[in-house]
Amino acid sequence: MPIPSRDDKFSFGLWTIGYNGADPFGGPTRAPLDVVHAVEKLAELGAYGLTFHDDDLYAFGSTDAERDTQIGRLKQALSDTGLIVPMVTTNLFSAPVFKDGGFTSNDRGVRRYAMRKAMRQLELGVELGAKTFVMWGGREGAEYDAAKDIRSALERYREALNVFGDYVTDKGYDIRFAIEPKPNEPRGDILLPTVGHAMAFIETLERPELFGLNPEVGHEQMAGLNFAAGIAQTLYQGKLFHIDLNGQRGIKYDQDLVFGHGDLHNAFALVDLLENGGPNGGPSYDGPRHFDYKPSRTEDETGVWDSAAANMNTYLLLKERAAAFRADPEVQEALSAARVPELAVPTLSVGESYDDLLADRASFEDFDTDSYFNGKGFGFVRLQQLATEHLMGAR
Ligand code: ASC
Ligand code: MN
Ligand code: MN
Ligand code: MN
Repeated sequence: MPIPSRDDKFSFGLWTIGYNGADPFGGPTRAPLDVVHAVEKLAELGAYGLTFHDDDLYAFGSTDAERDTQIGRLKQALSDTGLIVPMVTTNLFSAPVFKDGGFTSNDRGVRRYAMRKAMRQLELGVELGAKTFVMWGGREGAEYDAAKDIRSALERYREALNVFGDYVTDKGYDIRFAIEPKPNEPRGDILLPTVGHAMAFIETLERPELFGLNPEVGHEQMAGLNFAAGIAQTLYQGKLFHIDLNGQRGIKYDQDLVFGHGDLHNAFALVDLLENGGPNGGPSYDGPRHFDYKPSRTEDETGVWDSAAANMNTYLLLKERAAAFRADPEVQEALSAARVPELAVPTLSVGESYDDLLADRASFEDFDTDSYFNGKGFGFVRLQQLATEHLMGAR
């Protein structure tokens, strides 16, 4: 088994290992987890970072003194273990006041309160050295079309994000924002439901360079989308600021399983992309490998730490398998036969104009579509089977 180390940049949300098993149908099955114990265990297992929502560290409604005590305990644990806080986020979904959302609640007072709560957590994140501020707007949405003016809601979302962009710029803070899409749950429909929606929205902001994505495996898969393909587009557009790794089995409720305990083929493609940049190269990802999963409520505390280790082990095993796949001469040959590298060649030649293309008879008038392939295929299935055999450790 590969052994995780700090260089692998594995991080965990305090709410993940701290999940007590409560779901809409039943209460907790595990005792609360103390933050100091969480930091010590994560350090021992080989993680490098802890992330948290404000309400994970100190209960919603805590006094300033209670909040300070918890922040002090966290800081001490971080300095004792060397763990860092690469990212923070704010909880604008649990408290009853957020029942119609935070930044996009129909109620203006709630919107102002949500912005203040986020900015307070932003300050704490900067103080702890976090480089990313994640925004998962789980309650930003609706169940009923008549109850939410989507264009006004997007305008209010935009207003909040523009204010945050101005704030960190004026203060000179070294932190960027990452929007986390999700199609539904807890709302019937959530605003910015997919990676694509969020990337398009970011371009409407006043400082788009400060805003990127924190895509989560299961959230895109809940929408029936190919996660690795979505991540490739975020990399292509320079918008992969952070990533939430977990597992999901198809279009159903948000399972938050251990990474790889869902679509393993897609997890293999994802790790290959993050680690090797894909077959034709291009910008890769250097940020935290962050796990946002929930240890199943069937598990006890030992099961919690086993599942935390499982996320990291699976990632490292897939990294090994992806490296072996890329290094295999038969794979290289199959990639060429499938013409994968040819897609990186521009369709027009250097200096060629559209007039030149229009004058090129070989590209149209004399192009024989019937005989062009001479019945020959691409061999994509063979390539996928080679990937499968590497994934299974059979090569
Ligand atoms: C987050 C995040 C999520 C949600 C969820 C809370 O910050 O990334 O997916 O909150 O994990 O249960
Ligand atoms: Mn999830
Ligand atoms: Mn998440
Ligand atoms: Mn989640």
